[in-house]
Amino acid sequence: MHNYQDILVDEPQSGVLTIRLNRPESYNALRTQLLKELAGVLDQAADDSNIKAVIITGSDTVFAAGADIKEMASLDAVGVMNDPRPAYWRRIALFPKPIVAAVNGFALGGGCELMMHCDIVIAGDNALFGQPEINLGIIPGAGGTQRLIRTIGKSMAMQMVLSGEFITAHQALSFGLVSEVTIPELSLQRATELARKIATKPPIAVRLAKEALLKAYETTLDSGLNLERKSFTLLAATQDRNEGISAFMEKRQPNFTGK
Ligand code: CO8
Repeated sequence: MHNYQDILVDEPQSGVLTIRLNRPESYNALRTQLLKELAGVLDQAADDSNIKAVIITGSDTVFAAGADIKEMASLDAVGVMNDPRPAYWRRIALFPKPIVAAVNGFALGGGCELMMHCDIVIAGDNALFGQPEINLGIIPGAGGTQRLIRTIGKSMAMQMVLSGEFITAHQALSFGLVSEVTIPELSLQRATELARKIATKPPIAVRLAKEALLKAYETTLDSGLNLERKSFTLLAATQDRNEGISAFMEKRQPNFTGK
């Protein structure tokens, strides 16, 4: 177990690594140190073949209230230009294995953006999502303007970013920002159940599926379909594809090895 200042990292269980944001005194505000630790843990998890999926969560009452405003206050334009945080965000965005988020309470600003870097989101019914940067004279800076509009559409994305108003977990569910809503006490349990299920699936297929799905955000239908076809073809060369099909025919559980 490593010692981190701003996050808690559980020992991996059943192929799943759970990362908890842990700055309760400032509503898990995402200061540079926290993002550095998160990006570092994800880099290690990417290289660890025993880790098949990751969970990111906060506490029962807050996921993350955004960038650390007190830290941001000291940055002038040159400081923002030399800010290491965009590179940490980039590493989080490029993490190739599935990330499931369990979100309770506030997911605001950078917290909402971190949630949108995750692949599946389970929200407690006390969750509140918002991009309130406009109230600080800024705009979302970790992909909020781009990922929000691609997920929930123009009108609601504009409403959230321009007015700074929050939306509830049930609204987020109806807009497709999250995939399920539970009572807060069960969001992590449900996220764990899903992550463990994904961890039993063939890892190369999981990785290529995530890559193909994310590609849909940023490419034409034709080149997305092309990537899907190439990945589909590549999977025909894997042992896990033969194992999956054999197991189906032989009416037994598959034993995937990641080869
Ligand atoms: N940063 C630093 N400290 C925070 C933050 C934050 N984002 N949010 C809350 N805190 C601190 C408060 O200062 C307070 O600490 P203290 O007691 O020492 O004063 C403590 O957490 C509790 O907060 P409140 O007393 O305000 O609690 P309330 O329950 O009254 O309100 C809210 C909770 C609604 C969450 C309120 O704290 C709030 O509005 N927070 C700010 C939300 C916000 O504006 N987030 C957006 C930040 S900007 C951003 O995320 C841009 C991302 C850009 C990334 C760019 C990368 C390069």
